[in-house]
Amino acid sequence: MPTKENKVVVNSWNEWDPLKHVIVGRADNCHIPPPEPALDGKVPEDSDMRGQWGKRPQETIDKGNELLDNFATMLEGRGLRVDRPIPTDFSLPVTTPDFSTESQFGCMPPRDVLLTVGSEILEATMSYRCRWFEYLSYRPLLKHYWEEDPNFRHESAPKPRLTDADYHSDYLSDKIGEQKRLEWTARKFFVTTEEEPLFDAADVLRFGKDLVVQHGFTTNLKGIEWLRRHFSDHRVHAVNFPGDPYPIHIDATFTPIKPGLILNNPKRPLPAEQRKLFTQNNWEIVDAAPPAHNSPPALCYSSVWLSMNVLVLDPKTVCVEKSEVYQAEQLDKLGMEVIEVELRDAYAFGGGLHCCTADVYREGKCEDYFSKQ
Ligand code: DAV
Repeated sequence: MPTKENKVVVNSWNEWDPLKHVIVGRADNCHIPPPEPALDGKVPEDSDMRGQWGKRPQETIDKGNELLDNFATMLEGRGLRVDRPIPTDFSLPVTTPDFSTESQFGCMPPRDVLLTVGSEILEATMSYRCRWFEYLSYRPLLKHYWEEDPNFRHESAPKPRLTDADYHSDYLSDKIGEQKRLEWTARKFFVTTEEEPLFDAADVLRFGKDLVVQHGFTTNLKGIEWLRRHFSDHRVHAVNFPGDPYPIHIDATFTPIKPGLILNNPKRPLPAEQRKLFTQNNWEIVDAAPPAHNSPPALCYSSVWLSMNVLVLDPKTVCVEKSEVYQAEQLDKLGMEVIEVELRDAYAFGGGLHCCTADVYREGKCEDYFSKQ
């Protein structure tokens, strides 16, 4: 019997071991934030969100919450412990000595903010001003884990200044065009500069001893170096995906399913040099199936590739969004049991099934999957 002294609440080393305890986000009071440099760099040039900000329509919030609640109930029905964030007031401005922005965002995607590595949960620096205080919605949960689990390490990365020096002004235009964006991202010229360490937790994939981190709009090289120094028992690898004109977060681009198998977005292939780590250790990188939709839902930041944003429950079981029939079919053929989860009407609040969750406990230990480096 676990006693208070030895109770383990927080433990998760990878993206696929059996999931037992998870945080599922909420759509409450979600806002479209006002323009700011990093956000302007990311909102697609043809997006319906350009030029508008403020609280999202309540009926869309209610619908999003209904789907998130159903997802949480389904997971509980499978025996998982599910916790939910406590939303703060996202209509409030974020003001620091260095910057001010008139509203915040929300707490639907805990994956962006919280990085669980073993017995640690690390709050990311974040790179948008509107997301500077987002960790507060998770603090009541983390406080509770800290009291329950004597080995839980609650960490917070240095809060960034987020002055204008953090952003390349070239990205401020909404008329850059896809061609130029692709040229820029191919030569790793992203919206964020190297002024100070920046990372979002959703740029990190956990493979036991190895952490794979996307260098892009939301994570810079100093952010990756900070992670390397912080997780000194791990090997930290920087990757980038030149086919993505808006590279934020790795989880609609590169999706590990189980040991030895990764889906890669065919429009954003991992460069040959960076594939070696995986292929020389006998991991297969498979092109993901195409998305079922031609465009994202209304007022959504993310691309149609949220089709790949799946949540693995264990190495044989995966949650896939209900309308993503091609992705479901592919995973079924790859031998996975597929659980359909309706979530598309919640995408606009911050992403798909992987985004809207954060691991607290998966069974298993830290293993070395890439002994040949
Ligand atoms: O393809 O728009 C979305 C990632 C959300 N966490 C994309 C990336």
